[in-house]
Amino acid sequence: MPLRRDFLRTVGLGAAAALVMSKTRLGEPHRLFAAQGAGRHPNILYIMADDHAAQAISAYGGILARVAPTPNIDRLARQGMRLDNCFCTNSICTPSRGVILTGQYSHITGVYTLATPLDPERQNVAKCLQQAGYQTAIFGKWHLYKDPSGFDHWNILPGQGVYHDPVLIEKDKGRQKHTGYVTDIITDLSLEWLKKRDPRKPFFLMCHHKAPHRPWEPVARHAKWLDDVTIPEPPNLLDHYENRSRAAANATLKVGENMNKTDLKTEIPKDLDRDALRKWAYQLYLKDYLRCIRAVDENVGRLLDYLDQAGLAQNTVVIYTSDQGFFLGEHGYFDKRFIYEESLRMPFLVRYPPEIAAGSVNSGLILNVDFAETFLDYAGRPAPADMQGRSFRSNLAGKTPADWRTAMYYRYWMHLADHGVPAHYGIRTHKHKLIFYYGLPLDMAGAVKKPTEPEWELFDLEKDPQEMKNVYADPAYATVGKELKAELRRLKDAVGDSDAAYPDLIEVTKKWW
Ligand SMILES: [Ca+2]
Repeated sequence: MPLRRDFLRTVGLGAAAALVMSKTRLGEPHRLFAAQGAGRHPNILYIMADDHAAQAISAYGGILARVAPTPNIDRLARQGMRLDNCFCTNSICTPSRGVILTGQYSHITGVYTLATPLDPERQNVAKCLQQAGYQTAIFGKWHLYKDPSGFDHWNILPGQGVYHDPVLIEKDKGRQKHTGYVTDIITDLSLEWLKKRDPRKPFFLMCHHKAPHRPWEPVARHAKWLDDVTIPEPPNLLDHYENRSRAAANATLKVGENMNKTDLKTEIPKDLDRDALRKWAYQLYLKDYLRCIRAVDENVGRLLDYLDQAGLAQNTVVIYTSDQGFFLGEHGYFDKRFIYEESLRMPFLVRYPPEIAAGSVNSGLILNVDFAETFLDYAGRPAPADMQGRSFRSNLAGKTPADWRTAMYYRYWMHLADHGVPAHYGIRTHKHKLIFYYGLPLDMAGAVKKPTEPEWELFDLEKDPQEMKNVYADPAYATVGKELKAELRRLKDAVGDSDAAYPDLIEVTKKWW
């Protein structure tokens, strides 16, 4: 009965919460927050999963909501806001984490690929929050290679980490093996730190789960859950990639075909045709993926319960998101990397009762490069001039600025690495998406040194939200295509992604634009 329990808990916050709400509306929240011992500015609890698609959060609806609801994550949507168009600027783990921490695009952070570290000397949002008087900590998946900087305390997984009995590396203490399931452990460490923190200072806590990253290993208590359920399939699970780029057809992130025994935890039958194999593997893949998420959801509930019990729910900005989106069988894919919708979209739910209306939804274009400046806005701290995003605190309060962006810039650099997705950049507006696959590895770490023929894709997102038909060559879209190209060039220049270091690419661009 999660709904009823949640309702009672909310009501149970009682008069104190109501008082804070009403005083906030009168415009004098800070004295009350100080009285709570939380300091002048709100705490920030940032919970981020790894590869958690919005399609697998029931607050977003969709075909999985009934079979695999996420009642605790949904509490944030019910008590706060759901962002429907929150996008990453480079859909791959390490680079997205670099963007989130620095408020800068990958070509500025230097974290282009899975193999490039974040320089600890660079500015980052945790350092800025320390200067603003916050106590800062990060637990769980880091994946930026060098030790974290800007955090008073940290305890992180080495690289990807493992699901069961993981080793973590603790600041000043080094590697220690923990017994149990990684999602529970990361939450335990977060809760321990919260309980021991200095209550006179605001906190910034990043709780970074490993789950539900491949190879999708659930905790024992959920191993049998969904066994007797048939997971609904997306309508384009059996996609044949007609009317699209060679990039879409040739990518090796196909459910079944491009999975292995570790992914599916069983031998892969050899007698199934393409479609039968995809349908068979989809069931196994989704069940383990959703089991991993069930443990994440439970642990989000533990953190929210603690905030309630400690009287911190009112003065804490709580965020749940993922480092990027993920394909759950759409186009027959798993994994990410593409600028396509399921991979581009980050789930983003946020609760902060004094400013964010319960049950609200925002469909503005909000990016991972905006997170750092938004945190600093809540902390009352100006953002460093070299951050490239924009605070969306007003958007969350229901007042989207009139000049908010209407288009976003995206770039994936790891040409043909791991899953055969060619390097590309592109633009997404509310109505369209234009993609340029430029076909060059550009000496990126991990990229395959094999050029591919450049190609374009253009999608009409209003008529074709599933991106099944490339209309780039359709004369009816000639004008739109031209306008999008101009805007793409403008955005690329505006963020300083010049390609000056890549003469081959400049030649390709001259020829293909
Ligand atoms: Ca990831």
